[in-house]
Amino acid sequence: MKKIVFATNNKHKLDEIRKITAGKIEILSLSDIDCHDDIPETGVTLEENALIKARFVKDRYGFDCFADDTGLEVEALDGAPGVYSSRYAGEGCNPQDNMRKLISELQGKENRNARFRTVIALLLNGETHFFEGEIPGRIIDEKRGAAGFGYDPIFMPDGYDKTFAELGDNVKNTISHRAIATQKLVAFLMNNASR
Ligand code: ITT
Repeated sequence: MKKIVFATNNKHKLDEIRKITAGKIEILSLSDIDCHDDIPETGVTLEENALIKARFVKDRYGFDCFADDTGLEVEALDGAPGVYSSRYAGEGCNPQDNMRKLISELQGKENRNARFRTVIALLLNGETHFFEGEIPGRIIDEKRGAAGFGYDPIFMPDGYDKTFAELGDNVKNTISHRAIATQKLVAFLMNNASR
């Protein structure tokens, strides 16, 4: 089975991507290659940040790898928090702080439309490739459900009346932004496995 390093420090993402790629691609974590660095994310787009993370690992550790940068883009907030989703409520904040801030920014606003967008940057055989996935949905006013991570308790994907955190791993890993981008990555890697 083809092996590739996933440049992330987020164990929830690692877990999701391992489930999505199970039986097709073997995903090595940063600890598997003895990388324990905090990788800086200085880009202003998801594409830039995904590439920065993948390049960091390739340059310092020499492995072909991929990275995922994800943002929650809220229509009524002109796309915020977007690329700044992890530190929306300020440096050192946690997901509870971020959700609280988002709910309060949306108070009184009727338009609840939002989407999660994932960009994966892959560095393979000296070439760079990008894969994208997005899922439309809406933000609700109270947290619901215990599965998933980040903003999952307040995001309801279109076509469902449950949040990602209520729908659970199996549904999320079939329909999510990350699932869509990762399926494209897997198809590409399987077609290029012998190169
Ligand atoms: P790495 O950069 O190490 O991969 P990170 O947590 O910093 O991990 P991102 O910058 O891509 O990852 O993600 C920004 C934030 O967006 C993340 O901390 C979560 O709060 C949120 N997020 C990302 N993917 C999500 C998902 O599938 N469901 C809910 N929230 C998500």
